[in-house]
Parts: sequence; structure tokens; C-alpha cells
Amino acid sequence: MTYTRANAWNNGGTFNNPDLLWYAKGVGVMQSRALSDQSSWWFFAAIHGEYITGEPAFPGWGFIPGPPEVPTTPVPAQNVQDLYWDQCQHQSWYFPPWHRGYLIALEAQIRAAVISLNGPQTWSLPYWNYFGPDDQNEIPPAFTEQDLPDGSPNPLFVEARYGRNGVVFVRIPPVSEACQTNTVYTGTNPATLPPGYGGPETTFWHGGGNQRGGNLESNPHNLVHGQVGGNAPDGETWGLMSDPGLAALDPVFYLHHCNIDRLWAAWNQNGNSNSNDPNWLNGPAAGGDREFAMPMPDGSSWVYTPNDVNSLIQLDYNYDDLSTAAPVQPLSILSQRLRRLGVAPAAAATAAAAGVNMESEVNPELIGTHDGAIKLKSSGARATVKFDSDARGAMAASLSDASEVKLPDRVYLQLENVRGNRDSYELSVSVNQQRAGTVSLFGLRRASLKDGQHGGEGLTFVLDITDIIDNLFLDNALDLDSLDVRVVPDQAMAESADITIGRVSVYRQPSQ
Ligand SMILES: [Cu+2]
Repeated sequence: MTYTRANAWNNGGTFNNPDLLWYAKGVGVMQSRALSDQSSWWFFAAIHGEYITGEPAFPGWGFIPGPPEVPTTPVPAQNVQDLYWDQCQHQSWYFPPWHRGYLIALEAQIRAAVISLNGPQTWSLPYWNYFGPDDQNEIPPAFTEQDLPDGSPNPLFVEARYGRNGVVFVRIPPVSEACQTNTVYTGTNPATLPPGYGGPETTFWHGGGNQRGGNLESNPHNLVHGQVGGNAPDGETWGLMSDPGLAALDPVFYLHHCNIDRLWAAWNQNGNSNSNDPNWLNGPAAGGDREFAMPMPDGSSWVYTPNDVNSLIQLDYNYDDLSTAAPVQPLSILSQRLRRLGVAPAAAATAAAAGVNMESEVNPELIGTHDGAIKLKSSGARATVKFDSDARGAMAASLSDASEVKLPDRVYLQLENVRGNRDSYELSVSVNQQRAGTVSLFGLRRASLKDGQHGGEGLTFVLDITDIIDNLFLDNALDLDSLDVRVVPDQAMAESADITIGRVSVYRQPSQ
């Protein structure tokens, strides 16, 4: 039996789509169960992450504005919590496979509930493809109705889902499918700054720490979380989707992750390979760390590794559509540069195909920093990054030497040790007034807790600014003494929001 996961926007994304009507009913069944029941909605959300004890105010689960009314008792036995709760893998190469297993288990639980209600035996989890045509960047309407067609309360309706000014939609851009053009799952060089499509090598990694997330995780995944959850109207609390310890309480979470899983499957179908490192394939338990475990509807515990979920061929589901909307391959940095220099596109394509290795083995080198923490205000934050003179010389030489077959050095901007008490803002970053990218603070609050898993290191973000540097150089506009970096939040920040950037740094990575 192969189950087919389909687009949630079928039949207008309303309850005329049976996938959504039965999802709502299945969620309702799971919500009727106790927190300690391994098949309950609440237990499943806690598998991702939870704030059930130890939080004296919001986002403690006892302080979430309903609906739904979220229980904080009865808690399961400690050994059950230790096996299942707080597993989600972020800023890690385990991000795609851990979430794939999590979706498989949740889908099995919902399907069992649907069948118990005499619903379709083949029910499958729908995906929300916010990259789809027309208005599909908006949340499917079934999620915003207060009631089901029969007049009973809609289990898909969530009070703490704010979007922007109460309207829930994904903004494209900055959300994009650009990660689909990546060709590397995890950089083969551990010091390589860009962490690849799937993320950097880690042990069991429940988020946080000085670790840069993979490109699929950073955008679209993180940005969609923050844009859907948003902030409460008074700015003092935030939406469930904005915070990893709340996110899986919102039924739209699983449709978002279903789309992330679909993008991963599409990336593989386009010929890209996952990691073949045994540390990835065998998962963290092989190294003595926690295992990935999910409660199944028959009461059994499913323990899995990335190797078990490496490809859809091994699994019992598929997607009705694995196409991604974006043009498949944007021009490489090299061919864009050659075009700029007036080399014919055909020649440029040949040069690019001639084997310029985009995956450099050379360690990145720190070439400039702005030291001292900067506090982020509604108007943004600004840092001048000064380059040391050796680096300046090397960068100038690299830029002028770059040719048809030799890329200029890659240049990366890092925002290091970003700490704060809010996840629900996104920051747009520019360098010398040119847009460098947008980052989401999903996971920031927990990553900043001093007693947290990684000692409150906060989050670190990396942006590839090679194009910006090269364009400035080609325009003769590059001041090789320093760069002007600006970071601006997407909306006015609440009084109580306190976000700092520990250090802004620039790295150079020689291309060969
Ligand atoms: Cu997520």
C-alpha cells in the first residue's frame, strides 16, 4: 500500500477537501486524549519540544491563550519523557530525517483516528505548498474557520496564530526555494561555512548552540515558522508556530513540515544525494547519544535512523507532485560574473561546467569583525566591519585575478551569538545597502537560556555575500577597508523584546 500526500489547497483549501476535513476530525480525536497518552495531540507536540514545567509565564503551556486549551497534566512517567519528549533536531544534518520520521508517526496516528471514525482508509497528510500558484501562499481557509461544517468547534483553529496583523500568509520573497539549487547535503569540510542543504554534522542536536542551520532549514523552514506564528497584537506574546517549544501544538505545523519533506524528496529526485557519512546514516544513537523514537498507534515504539528514512522508495508514502516552481538552476556565481564581464553566455556555461569546484576544501579565514554586542532596535542595528590589511590585499588580488576558470574567493558574513527573548522577528541584512538576505530568529529564546543545553550561546547565522563583494569590486565601489552592515527587523519591536548580536564577522574562503 502506498499512500499519496496531496496539496492542501485542493478544493480551495476548505473542508470540501476531504484530506482537510478528516485531518480536522483526527486532530480532534487526538486532542480529546490526555497529555500522558502517547497517542494524544499534546504528547506529540511535546515530542517536538515542550514548556510544560519550569516556565512561570507564557510560553509555559499553562499560559497559552485558547483555543485549544492545552493541558499540562497528567505528565507521563520520567522514563517515557526521556525516551520521547524534546527530540526535534534543528541546526543539524538530522533536521530532514528526524522530521520525516516524526511526520510518519503523526500521520499514522491521525490515519488510525480517521479509520476509527469510519473515514477513508487511505487518508494521508496533506502539504501546504506556499510556493504554489494564485493565493496558495495564504494559509488554507480550513485553518481559519471557527467551526466545522457540522457546527462543532474546528480543531484546526488556533487562537495564537497571528501572522502579520492577523492575516496568515507566507511572504515570497524573502521566503524562497533557492535552497533547491544546492548540490551538497553537508559540506565535506567541517570548517566550511555554508552548511549545505541538509545541515552541519552534529550529535543529537535539540537546537541552539553556535551552529549554522542547513539551507532548507533556514529558508524556507524557519522563515515560514515566524511568519505564520507572528506576534500577538500587544507584541508581548507570540504565536505557537514562532517557537519550537510550542509549534507542534498548531495543526498547520504538520502541513508546513510535510511541504519541507516534499522539498527534500524533490531535491533527491533532482539527482542530489543525501550524506553517506555513517555518522549521519546510523544516527546519534550509534554514537551513544539519544535515539530517534516515535510512539505508533499500536502502542509500539518505532526507533529509526536517517538510513531508515533516506528515500521515499523505502517508505509507504509518496507525493502527488514533486515539481518545484522555481527555475531549476539560476546562473552560477561564476557565469553571472562572466556575463557581467561580457563573456558570451555559452562560453560562460562551458567555463562553469569545466569543473570549478564550488565545494572548497580550504578552511575559511576570518578577515574582519565588529566586536562588542549590538542591541537591535526597531530601527535596526548597524556595524562597521573593518578588514585587516593582509586580508585586504588577498581579497583585492583574488578579485582582480578571478577569471573564466577561477572564481573569486567566497566571502561570508556571520551574525554570531545572536541572543534574545523573542523568536518571532525576522531580520533583513544588508551590506553597503545591498540586500544580503533575511534570517528568522526561530529557536532564539531557548538557545539564549543560560541553563539551556548549549549554555546560552544563542544562534549564529551565515550569509554568502560573494556576489555583493564582487559586484562592488566590478563597480569600483568596493571600499576594501570596511563594510557597512545593517540588520533591520521586519516589524516594530515590542518594549520587552531584547535582542543582541554578539559579533559581526566576515570570512573569506579561497576558491581553490
Ligand atoms: Cu519546523
